[in-house]
Amino acid sequence: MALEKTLVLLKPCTVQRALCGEVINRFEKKGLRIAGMKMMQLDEAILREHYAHLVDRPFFPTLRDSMMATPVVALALEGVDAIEVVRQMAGPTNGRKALPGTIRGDYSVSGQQNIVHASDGPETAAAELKRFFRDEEIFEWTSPMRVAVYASDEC
Ligand code: IDP
Ligand code: MG
Repeated sequence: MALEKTLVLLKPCTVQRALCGEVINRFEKKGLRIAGMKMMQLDEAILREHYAHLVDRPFFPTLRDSMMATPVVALALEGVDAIEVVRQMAGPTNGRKALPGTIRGDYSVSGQQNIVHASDGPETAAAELKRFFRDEEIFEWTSPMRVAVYASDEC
């Protein structure tokens, strides 16, 4: 158990479908703290870095273009084991395979237009938070809900 921060991007498909509020609401309702949030237009350079593991795949140009179609909303979310919690909430990559109850399962029928990006581990979370947020854009405010969200020995 560790208090972690993780990066979420609400992808252009989510902005275009006016689902940002609904998806952010799920994270808030879960009990995650919003430590950072902003809208930003991504470019080729940041996407080649962010999706470095995919640049040689045939679908990369389509993925890149879809991620530049509109601004994205970047979120830094904090909670106990937040990286895994958020990945579980997102569900598997392909929206057609993701179970109902997950974000992708509820809002996506696509392998690419799958609503959110979520960091997949501690190292990627740290690198991705640095990629999308300056230090001063991450806020350490204290949530008064913390005493109700967690047991005293959890957080
Ligand atoms: P993840 O988003 O679940 O971590 P990754 O494998 O890291 O999945 O892929 C990053 C993004 O690339 C996916 O969210 C999806 O938008 C896109 N993507 C992954 N695999 C495919 C594919 O086979 N076809 C089209 N797009 C894909
Ligand atoms: Mg990934």
